[in-house]
Amino acid sequence: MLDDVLEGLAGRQKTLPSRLLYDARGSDLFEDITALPEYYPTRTETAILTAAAPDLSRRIGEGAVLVEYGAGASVKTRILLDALEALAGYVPIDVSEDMLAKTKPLLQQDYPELPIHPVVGNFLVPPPLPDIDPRARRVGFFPGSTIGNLDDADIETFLAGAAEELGPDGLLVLGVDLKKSPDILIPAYDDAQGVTADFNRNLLVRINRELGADFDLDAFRHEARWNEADSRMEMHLVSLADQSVTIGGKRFDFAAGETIHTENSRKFDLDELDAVLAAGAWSREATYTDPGQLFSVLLLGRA
Ligand code: AVJ
Repeated sequence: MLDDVLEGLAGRQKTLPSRLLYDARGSDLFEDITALPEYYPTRTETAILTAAAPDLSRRIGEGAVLVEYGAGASVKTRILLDALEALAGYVPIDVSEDMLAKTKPLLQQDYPELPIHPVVGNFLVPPPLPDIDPRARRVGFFPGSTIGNLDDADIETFLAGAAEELGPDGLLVLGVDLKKSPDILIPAYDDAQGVTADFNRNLLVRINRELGADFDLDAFRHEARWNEADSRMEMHLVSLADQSVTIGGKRFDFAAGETIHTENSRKFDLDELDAVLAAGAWSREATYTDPGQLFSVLLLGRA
C-alpha cells in the first residue's frame, strides 16, 4: 500500500488507487451511498435483476456455483440466490475480510442449505477457488458497474482471468452503468448529504492512520467531474491551499487547486463494450435494461 501511494502521488497528476477507498469505514460509507436518492445505479440494477431473475435462472440451469467478484455485503446477490435453482455453492470474493466475516452468518441464516466459501482477495487476480464440485457450472457475478472503475488493461486482465476461472461453459452476469447526461451523473457522485465526499476523503483518513501520513482533512474538498472524452465520472480531492504532506518520510507539495484523482467510473455504450468483451473472450447472450436506459445487466457466455 505504501508503494502504491508513493507512486501515485509522485506523478504530475497525483492519483491514488480507488481500491483503497474500501477499508471498513469506506465499505460502510459505500453501502450508505447505494441508498442515496441521487445514486440511481443500485436501485436501478436491483430492479433490472429482479425482473430478469426468472430468465437468468432458466438460462443458467440447476446446480451452478455462483462466484461474486467484489462481493461487499452481498445485497444484490440475494436476488440471484433466491432465483437460481439448487445452487451448489456461493463464493464471495472481496478484499475486506471484515465484510466477508460479517456477511457470511447473515447469509447462512437465510440460506441454511447453501455452501458459502468466502475468499479474501483482489478479484483482479482471481484467487484460487475453494474446493467445489468441478462438474458444476460456474457463474460469475460482477454487479454494480465495478468494471467501470477499471482501466482498459485491468478490464482485459479481469475478463481473461474470469474466463479461465469460470471455464468453457462458464457464464458471467455483469452490471454496467450506461452513458447519460452529466445532469444525472454529477449529483450521483456529489450528493447533497455529502456522503460521497466523506467516502472520498476517507481515503486520506486511511492513509493517515495506516501509513502515518499527515494529511489535513479540512484542506481538501471532494469534487465529482464528468470527463466526456473518456466517458467517465472522476472523483478528485482538491487541495484548498498551497501545502505539503509527509508520507513514509517523503514530502509531497500541493499547489492550491491541484487535485488527487481518486476514482474513475466509466459509463458504457453497449456497442463499444462488445468489442472489449470480445477481446476478453466473452459475448453477450442476454441484455436486460430499465425503461430509462440508465443501467444494464448482461449475461455473458464464452465467445
Ligand atoms: C463501486 C462502481 C459501484 O463507481 O459508481 C460510488 C463506487 N464511487 N460513488 C461507482 C462509487 C462514488 C461505485 N462502484
